[in-house]
Amino acid sequence: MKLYGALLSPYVARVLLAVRFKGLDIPLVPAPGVGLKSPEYLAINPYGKMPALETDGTAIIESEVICEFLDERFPERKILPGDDLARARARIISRAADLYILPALLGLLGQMNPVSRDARLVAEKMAELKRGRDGLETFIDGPWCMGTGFTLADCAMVPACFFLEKFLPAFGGLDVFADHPRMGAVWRHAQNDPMVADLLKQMNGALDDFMRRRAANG
Ligand SMILES: N[C@@H](CCC(=O)N[C@@H](CS)C(=O)NCC(=O)O)C(=O)O
Repeated sequence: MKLYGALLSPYVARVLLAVRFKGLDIPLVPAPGVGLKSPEYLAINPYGKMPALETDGTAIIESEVICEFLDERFPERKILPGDDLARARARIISRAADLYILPALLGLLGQMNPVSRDARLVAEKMAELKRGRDGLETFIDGPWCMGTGFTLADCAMVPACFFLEKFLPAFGGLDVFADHPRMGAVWRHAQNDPMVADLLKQMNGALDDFMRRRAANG
């Protein structure tokens, strides 16, 4: 098995958390070819997005599908709870992050430069993000998203919180979690977990490198 992608993607980081929680040894490798839309990579993922998991001569795409596949293939340490209602709630949190948090957040990343910023677009994305976070707040129940155990919901939430904390201050939100204390509490709890902390350290390193390269290239 190998996982195509790069650390600085919330979708890739989600799968990496599942991989690490399960104690699996699945290498993270860059997409083949030049860029995600190269013919080589499009043959693996026709949508040209990361991540993709290569296994058994086939490719599995979509981060949540990959996480669920790994949970079925390696059931020893589950990331989906045993109870059907709890499983539904874990999936709601993961899906809400996909539908109502990450698209707005990624939209804001294109507006980092205050000089060229489109104020109307930023206001729209911030409102979208607030709705997404307000909704998620009602499904979260600490210390992890679903209580005492690490689940699929945390795989989605940890990378989302990482990027929220890194990038929202640029748009004027000083205390990023002030209006969303449950999400903030999960984020604090997660950062104290050794497995999560180790991945976050690598993501921080990758982000520093990215910022340095960006500054060097003007
Ligand atoms: N729904 C997909 C989203 C994956 C995604 O959008 N990945 C981004 C990286 S953060 C990407 O590959 N973007 C490249 C592109 O859209 O061209 C998943 O959950 O895997």
